[in-house]
Amino acid sequence: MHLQISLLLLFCLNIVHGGDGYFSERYQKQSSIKGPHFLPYNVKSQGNVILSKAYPAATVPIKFDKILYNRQQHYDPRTGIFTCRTPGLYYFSYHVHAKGTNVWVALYKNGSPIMYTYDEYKKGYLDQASGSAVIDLMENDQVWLQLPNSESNGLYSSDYVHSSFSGFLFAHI
Ligand SMILES: [Ca+2]
Repeated sequence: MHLQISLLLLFCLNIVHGGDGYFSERYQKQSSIKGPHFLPYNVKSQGNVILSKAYPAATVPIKFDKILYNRQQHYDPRTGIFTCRTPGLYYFSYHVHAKGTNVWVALYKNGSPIMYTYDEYKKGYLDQASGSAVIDLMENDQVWLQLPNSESNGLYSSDYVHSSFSGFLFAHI
């Protein structure tokens, strides 16, 4: 079977505020938990974008270039960089596929890697790697995904298997 793979950047910035809105009502009805909620209760998605090409360049931000949703445009598909406009606590996660060689990928904040993920590729297989982090961001802080070096750059892409990168704001600080 010819398996086509593609990279998807699913970039969602979800903003918590207020107590109104469909998600709030739905969540509160379904939840039996009293007291503080971990999940945001009024969500506004920020953006989703897809990376159209396999094997992005190493040592620079990965440019997930196909936008699914990016209403507030805090993520820039021309650079691959998310720039914080609303200070707060953010949750970022990424899920990528590997083919041909190992993958070493990292979440970067302001130029420094803060979370590393490695997958050792097994020949003949399609591998996956993922990671996530909770971080506090101030205005103009920048976050992106990057391959730290060119030796483990098997990040693969085509049409029907998507790799994703997502983030959302879950609390103001
Ligand atoms: Ca593996």
